[in-house]
Amino acid sequence: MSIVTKSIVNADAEARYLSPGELDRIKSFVTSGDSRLRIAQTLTESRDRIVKQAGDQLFQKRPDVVSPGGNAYGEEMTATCLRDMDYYLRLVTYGVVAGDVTPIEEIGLVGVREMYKSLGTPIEAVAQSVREMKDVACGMMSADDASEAGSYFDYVIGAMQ
Ligand SMILES: CCC1=C(C)/C(=C/C2=NC(=C\c3[nH]c(/C=C4\NC(=O)[C@H](C)[C@H]4CC)c(C)c3CCC(=O)O)/C(CCC(=O)O)=C2C)NC1=O
Repeated sequence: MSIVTKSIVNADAEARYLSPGELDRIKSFVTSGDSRLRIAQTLTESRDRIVKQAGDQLFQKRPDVVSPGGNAYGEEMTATCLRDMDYYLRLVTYGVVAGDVTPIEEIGLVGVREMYKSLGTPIEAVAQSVREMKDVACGMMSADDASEAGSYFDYVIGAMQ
């Protein structure tokens, strides 16, 4: 839910006008709109490159995951690993557009530890893959956009610590 919808639902539940604080938050959401959309466009257009480069960087730092016995060993498993990275990049674009981490959390982070544990996937390596995507993606942006985008990647990384 965007901050606009959320504020309206909350205010209406109490049959009141939007508070000055709510209006301020909506204002900053609207003001940051251009930059959030620009970031989402960059991430969307460059998704293949971001995932590919970040994947290469991850496998250089964590050769164990793609070595025999590793969770992403073999063509199919490596492809599944890159697919998971693409999932998280997609969720980051949702967060950026919404100006809110809730969609990232609800779709991709609730129960994530248990899920990767049961798959035998080292979650710290998944977190590292998101860190690599952040580096690649932020390198394509202005400093301001990189700082805005970075906070959503950081949110995912933080939830996997
Ligand atoms: C959009 C929300 C969403 C997420 C996040 C998601 C993740 C997800 N990753 C999976 C598997 C997997 N995930 C990985 C990922 C990796 N292994 C590693 O060693 C690397 C560190 C890492 C890549 C960075 C691998 C290799 C598998 C397959 C594991 C297996 O089948 O044994 C599976 C099991 C089912 C399947 O193979 O599709 C799920 C559900 N699915 C979803 O719907």
